[in-house]
Amino acid sequence: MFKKILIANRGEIALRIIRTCREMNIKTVAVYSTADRESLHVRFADEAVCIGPPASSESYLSIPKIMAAVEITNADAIHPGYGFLSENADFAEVCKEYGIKFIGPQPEHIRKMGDKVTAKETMIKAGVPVVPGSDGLVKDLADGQRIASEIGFPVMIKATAGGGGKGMRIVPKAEDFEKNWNSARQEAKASFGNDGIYIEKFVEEPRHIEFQIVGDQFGKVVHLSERDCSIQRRHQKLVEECPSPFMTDELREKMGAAAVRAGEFIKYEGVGTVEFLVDKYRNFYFMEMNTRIQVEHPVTEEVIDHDLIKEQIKIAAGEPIIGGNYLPVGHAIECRINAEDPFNNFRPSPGKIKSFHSSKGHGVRVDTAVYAGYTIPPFYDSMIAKLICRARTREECITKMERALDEFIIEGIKTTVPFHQRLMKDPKFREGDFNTGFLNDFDLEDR
Ligand code: MV4
Repeated sequence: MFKKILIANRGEIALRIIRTCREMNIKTVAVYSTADRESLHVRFADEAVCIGPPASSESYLSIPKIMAAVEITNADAIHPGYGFLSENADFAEVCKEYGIKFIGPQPEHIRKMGDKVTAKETMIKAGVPVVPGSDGLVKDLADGQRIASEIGFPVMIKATAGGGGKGMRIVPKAEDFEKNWNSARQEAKASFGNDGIYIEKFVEEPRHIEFQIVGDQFGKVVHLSERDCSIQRRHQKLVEECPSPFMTDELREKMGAAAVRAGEFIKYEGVGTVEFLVDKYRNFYFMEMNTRIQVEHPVTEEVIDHDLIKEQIKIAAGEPIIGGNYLPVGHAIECRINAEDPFNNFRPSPGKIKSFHSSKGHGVRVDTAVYAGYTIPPFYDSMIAKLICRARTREECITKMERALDEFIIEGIKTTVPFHQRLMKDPKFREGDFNTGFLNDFDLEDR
């Protein structure tokens, strides 16, 4: 087992990883930028190293700075958390060269899944369903127009380097193709330095349902059930839950088997997420694979009663997986509390937190690194807390979430708490009748 883990991250996930390390009797090293001197991850780690100025590019994203911190503290492993360097194949490679264990998959897994066309081709070979579309990259405009007509409109133009909706366009009909082709390519070039494009049939009103998988170093892969992440705004998830209200035993069986096949085919090592689009007929299609621990992992932890960070560390240390797939017991929902003003287009609202009283009680979990008197710096993500509720049924879980939201006090900044309070009362949400388009026509003021 590792003796000392350096956490190449900040905020709630850094704290989350420190907690598990303490339970496993592993020493921890925090790294921090000058904007994060007062952060809890710095106080709770055994050691802390300042790695530079606030800009991520000169601190949390700087491979040389992180490797220097590893060297002076003698850490034997790095946990990258989510975001920052967590899906950087070059970083995983550098760790390998230094003989430091990167707690995550192999560099080739990250590289393969990071390129969407390669990921899709790999999934086809693994026998995982994908959205019908172009056979790999599209050569040029004429090729694209021909392929789109063959597939049939509406189609979706996607960037192979994409993710988070960048370089992605819906094309309703043939006459709209050229302008969308040009703007998607431009955006992809500007965002990723890669204008490789592929085309898919547009799946109408899809749900986003993802499967948590775990693979060990011996080729064994199991799934830990799904999370429904359909409640999103501009490709930012706001609420996640397990089970999905749309799930059936039969669909879980089929999607779970496909997710496991995906992992087995690439000999995936570590925790990962296979994302699917699911249409109203319950057809499902591979969308992307995330090769990191995700923000919403607590939803799964609550319904399967396992610590996923502990699983990550054990697998990285070479321990085998015991047992089979896990099915959810009860229901869990996570609301992301962001320092944003939901009444003002979710505009970021950094600043000093004057008072902070976190929700508590049976079945309530709050993952956060903020506290009363803390100043949220403007340089990073606006998520300041995750409120996770667990109960026996979805109905009880929503009711508990309403109670927990009502007792959450955060003063001094604007937060997304009022948004969640309104969502929990929404009849369509309560019925489980929603898809990824739900928030497009959701009005906060309308109640
Ligand atoms: C799609 C789609 C419909 N049809 N692909 C959005 C992010 C990117 N990873 C893939 N996305 C989508 N791909 C086809 N062929 C609809 C979306 C999509 C979406 C997917 C999941 C969650 C929220 C979404 C919001 C808008 C569009």
